[in-house]
Formats: sequence, structure tokens, C-alpha cells
Amino acid sequence: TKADDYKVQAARPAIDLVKPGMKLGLGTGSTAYHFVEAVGELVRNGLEVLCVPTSEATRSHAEKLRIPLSSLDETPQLDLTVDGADEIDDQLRLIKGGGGALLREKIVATASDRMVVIADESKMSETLGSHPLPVEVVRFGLRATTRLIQALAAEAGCEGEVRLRPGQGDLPFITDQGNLIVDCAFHTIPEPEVLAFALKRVPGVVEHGLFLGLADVAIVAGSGGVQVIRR
Ligand code: DER
Repeated sequence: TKADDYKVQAARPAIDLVKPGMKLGLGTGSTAYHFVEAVGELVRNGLEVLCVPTSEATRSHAEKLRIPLSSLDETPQLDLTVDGADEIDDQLRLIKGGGGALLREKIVATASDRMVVIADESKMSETLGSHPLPVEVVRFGLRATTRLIQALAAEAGCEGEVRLRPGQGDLPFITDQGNLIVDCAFHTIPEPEVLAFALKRVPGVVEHGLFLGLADVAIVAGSGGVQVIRR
């Protein structure tokens, strides 16, 4: 599909950033998938890299490609993480977590010297919020946590439905870390930093999908070609 072509076009320039001996964070999702495929090809052609996956899905993909894997415990500081996003604004503030991997993605991105986001043009938006904001929460006290998220988000100027992400059958979605995800349909997030601060005050919130000050570069592919946006 067109969108898939754009994802491949966005992933390609990111692969040029990969140098021999690099320690890489491998992102999660359908765009990062193409980056992982390209790393697999570099490895097949003899490139030496050591990679930390941001999800079990990416781990098994990388294992199939025989990409050398490590853990953040063995390799606590990475050179570069390449990952997708659900939404990107012009200051490279992101909404992530559509694939349910936001906690490990944020830990890996934070442990990296650089983070490069790859996306098709549909992810760009003026003001964050058209994509629901995923928030990882613990199961205990879920209803109280959801109420507090809504109350504190409202104080931060964000209103909307907070919905438990469904999984298989009538089970909720369970993250790699064994937690749950609520998707917050806030429609617009006028001050992402204010909302991020508010969400971290909720004791049942593990982490949220606002990635602020983490992405250094975004490679965005669309009908007008590929553009590189720097923070
Ligand atoms: O879950 C995530 O954070 C993914 O990176 C997601 O935000 C992007 O997935 P996509 O490339 O399949 O749209």
C-alpha cells in the first residue's frame, strides 16, 4: 500500500545512520519493522552491531533475522534508537504506545544518545491529541486510577474518554511488562508538558505515551518525498 511504501521510505535514511560497532535500540510497530528488516540485511552482510529490542515482538523479529541482541542490563547505554510514533508535532513531541510498547520504548529511548523517529506523513499534526494517548497502568485500583487520570488531565486542559484497551476475547490487553493500558481520547493536548507532569502524579500510572524532548530527528515520508525534521 501507499502508506507502507512511505514507511519503507522513512526507514531507509535511518539505516544510513547505523555504523559498525553501534549499540542500537530497535523500535516497535509497522514502521520500525522495516528498520529492523534493514538492520537484518546489514548483519547478513557482515555489519557488527549489538541491539536492544523495545518489545517481545521486536525481539522475536530480530531473532529470526539473527541480529545480535543484548539487554539494557548488559548494555545500559545505547548510541541510537530508531522507532515509530503514532503522532508527531513540529517540536518533535510524540505520542507513542499504539502498539502497547511505550514503557520499554521510553526506557530504551532514554538510555540512547540519540533517538530518530521514522514515520509516514499521516503521523504529523499541528497539536497532539488526534491519536488517543496510551497510558500504562497497574491493574490494582484501576477504576480509582482512571478517575484520577481524568481529574488531573482535566486540570491540565484535557477532557475525553479514558478506555481500557481490550485484548483477546473479553480480557484486557496485557503489556510485555504485565501491566494494562488505558487509551485517553483527549482530542487536543494544548500543553503536553503540563499533561505529562499531571499523569506522573497518579500512583497507578506506570508511564504515558508522551515522548517529550526524546526525539532528536524525525524522518517523515509522504507524497512530497522524504523530509528530515530536527528538533
Ligand atoms: O507503539 C508504538 O509506540 C509504535 O512505535 C507506534 O507508535 C507506531 O507504530 P506504526 O509505525 O505501526 O504506526
